[in-house]
Amino acid sequence: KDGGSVATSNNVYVKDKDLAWLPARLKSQTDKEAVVSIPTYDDEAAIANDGGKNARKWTDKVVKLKEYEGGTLPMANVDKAGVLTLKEDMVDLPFLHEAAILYNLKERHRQGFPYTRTGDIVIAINPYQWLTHLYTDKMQDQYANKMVWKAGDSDPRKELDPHIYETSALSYKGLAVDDCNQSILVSGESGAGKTETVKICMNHMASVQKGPTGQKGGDGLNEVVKRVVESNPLLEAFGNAKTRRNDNSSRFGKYIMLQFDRDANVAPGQRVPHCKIAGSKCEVYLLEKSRIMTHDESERTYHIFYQMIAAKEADKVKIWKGLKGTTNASFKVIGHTDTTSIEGKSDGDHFYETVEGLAKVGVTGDSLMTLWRAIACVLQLGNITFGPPGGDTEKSCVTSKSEFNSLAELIGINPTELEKALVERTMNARGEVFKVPLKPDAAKDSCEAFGKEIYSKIFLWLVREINDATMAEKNYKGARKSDFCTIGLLDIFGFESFPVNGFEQLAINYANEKLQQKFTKDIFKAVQEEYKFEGIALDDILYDDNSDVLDLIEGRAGLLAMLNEECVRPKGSDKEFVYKACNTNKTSPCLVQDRLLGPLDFGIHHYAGKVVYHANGFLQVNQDTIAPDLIEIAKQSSNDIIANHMQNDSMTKDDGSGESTAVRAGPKRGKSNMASDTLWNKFKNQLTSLMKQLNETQSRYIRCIKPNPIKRPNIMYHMTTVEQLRCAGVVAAVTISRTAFPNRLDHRACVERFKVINKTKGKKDKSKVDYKDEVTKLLTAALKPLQDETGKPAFVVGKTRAYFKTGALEFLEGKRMEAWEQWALDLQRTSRGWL
Ligand code: AOV
Ligand code: MG
Repeated sequence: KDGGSVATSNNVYVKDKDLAWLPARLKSQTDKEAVVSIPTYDDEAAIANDGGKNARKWTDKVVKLKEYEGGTLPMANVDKAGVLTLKEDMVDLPFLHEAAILYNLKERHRQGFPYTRTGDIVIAINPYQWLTHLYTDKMQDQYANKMVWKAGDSDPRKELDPHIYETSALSYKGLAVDDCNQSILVSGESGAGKTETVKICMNHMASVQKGPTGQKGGDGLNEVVKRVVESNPLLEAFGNAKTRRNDNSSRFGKYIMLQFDRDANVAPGQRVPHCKIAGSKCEVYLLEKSRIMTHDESERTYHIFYQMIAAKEADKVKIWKGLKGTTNASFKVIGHTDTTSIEGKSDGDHFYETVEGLAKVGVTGDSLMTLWRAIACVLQLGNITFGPPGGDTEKSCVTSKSEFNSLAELIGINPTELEKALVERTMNARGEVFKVPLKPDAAKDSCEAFGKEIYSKIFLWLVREINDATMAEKNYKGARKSDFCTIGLLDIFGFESFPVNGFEQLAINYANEKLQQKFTKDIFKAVQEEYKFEGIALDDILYDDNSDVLDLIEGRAGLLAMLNEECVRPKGSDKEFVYKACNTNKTSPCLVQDRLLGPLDFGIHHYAGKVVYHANGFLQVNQDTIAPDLIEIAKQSSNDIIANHMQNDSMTKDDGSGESTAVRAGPKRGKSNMASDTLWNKFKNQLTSLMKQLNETQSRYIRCIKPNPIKRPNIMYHMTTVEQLRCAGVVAAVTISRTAFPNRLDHRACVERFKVINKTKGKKDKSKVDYKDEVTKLLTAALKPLQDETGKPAFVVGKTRAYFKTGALEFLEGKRMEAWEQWALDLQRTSRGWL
């Protein structure tokens, strides 16, 4: 109408190649381009939507509108003075898009609020400093008490700042009041704070052991609850390590199910439920094996190795059967390290805490010594060297005799037999059994593989011990698993994409695709429910579904199937696997088609981005097996863990109830089903079982974000944060909820904001205003120009909110600005007249 120029509020965001989004002021705009003024800041850390206060200068810039979805610049949520309006729940942001999310999170983070909501999802920005006031007993109680409300009460979230206690409290409520099993799914990249978040939630739920009057029960935390809480640091000692990205990085995934007892005397829906922690059960996924024997210079292997070496000499001598003076440098797998403390506590102090933690789950005395010696064997295995006997390079023998003798002594196996098992392979061909010697390099490899296998089985052994001590059905005589209701906490590796990606990344990203699929479904369901509540009819919503990617990975002729097949083929190779996998799936839209990829490379378009995998070693890792010679020799060990638990993949001590969902020891390798217990199959089965369990619960989501890679408080890097928001599906979640109506405002806010453009305004008694009615009148008049051909309005008014079609809210903002300008002009005129 007016030649393409659109009137609009002038606070917008423009894309920036270094800073993702920059706040800008719109000066003029046509169909094709816009002129904006952008601030220049001194450093990245200073960038905030401060209206340009800290900017050095403002410069004009022309931006092409075709680069923007919908051809308009995303608008900033600012007040009259141009100051950012922050929202605790991002759903309440009138303009909701990536830039608005980024700046809302950033400003809250800077002001000391690490937690923000997007509907039911809690976004947790790692504060990298302990904000102790957020985790006091009082805070715990506040969330626990308020979140238990009855149908008809108003949503208490309106009165409380977003917090992960809200998630734990709501889960508890869902369990205790609504009688529905719960799960909390925590995700985020390495160092984002998943593990800490899970611990904070768990401690919160452990604190909800209250009497009817709302006071803490006199009994305090009982023994079982203490064990449950203590199991975290224990698992961390054995499964966490220092990496470049996180000093206390979990190198395994875990799902902890907290078990609660139901109190038969309390009617469902009663306000104060008697639902107490009765135990817990954990399952672990994919402990990183490669780290056991080698690690990068700036990283470390598992904490427990350092802890053991940092123990008092008298304790160490007992473990090493009299061997004195062991230090980090004595063991190749440890080597030199600059780090001797984690999270401000020395390895030595950690050791004695681990001992205490082990005692709580019943690992003491002989059992404890067996555990330490098994770990010492792993260290010792890393020290064994091999050479060619008498110059015969086709064969090998141990060349580190004294190290080897210590090993034989520790592991309790006849040295001659042990050496044979390490330097020879038993082969079976055409019914004939014979021995083949290994070259020194191969012998060294087999020795390391033996060490890795022992350590990963020690880890599973520990998980079984912990479960045996914490599982409710073990602690309550005659009880069965089904007598308890559960809240599951998932702390699993986030999406990974490195310069070089291997088998582990593929497995991790596969798990993330599975979880993403569930996340999208859940969000979609929530949107449908919201619209239903508001009484708004909803047209079909289109959303990105990732079943194509899952098909490519786990489908019948997918990558996994191909890999398993290649593992059974007598002359199978990594290269052949890549060729076949890509060829069979060449029509998949998710397979990266790039001629520049090498013969060992293949790429997948994941929901979170493209990842290229390098398949070198895939077959071997997938087979996940050590030579039968080593399995046999292990049985001769005097160490119980090594002799009796090397083929036990179970997560619970078998109680014969058949209730365990854990993967049991694989079937014995027959000729025909060799691929049945590949690492892929084990992982896939675990994942399938996990998803099944999760689908039987009501799930809540916490998305952890790492604000900067330098682990410092108060700083948020834009690019990496935006990247994570995308990977976590936060932006996608928003998109789903906004496809039909991208913007929304609650009735009252809408009336207050736009009454200035409604000329017929009169003074009204605020307490009597029917805001729904007001809003309907106001919008019907103001948005008339935006009706479509059929006369359908560009908004709908729901029970509590008004929903706007694309462009409608922007249009209103423009009108509002015009009205203000007019008002200012009028004011000028009248004041001039008055003068
Ligand atoms: P992650 O579990 O997500 O990484 P962590 O939970 O280990 O990350 O957190 C990494 C570090 O961030 C912790 O060691 C703390 O120093 C700090 N941190 C996390 N959450 C908080 C918090 N709420 N308050 C203060 N500091 C915190 V990995 O396991 O690497 O993916 O594999
Ligand atoms: Mg972790």
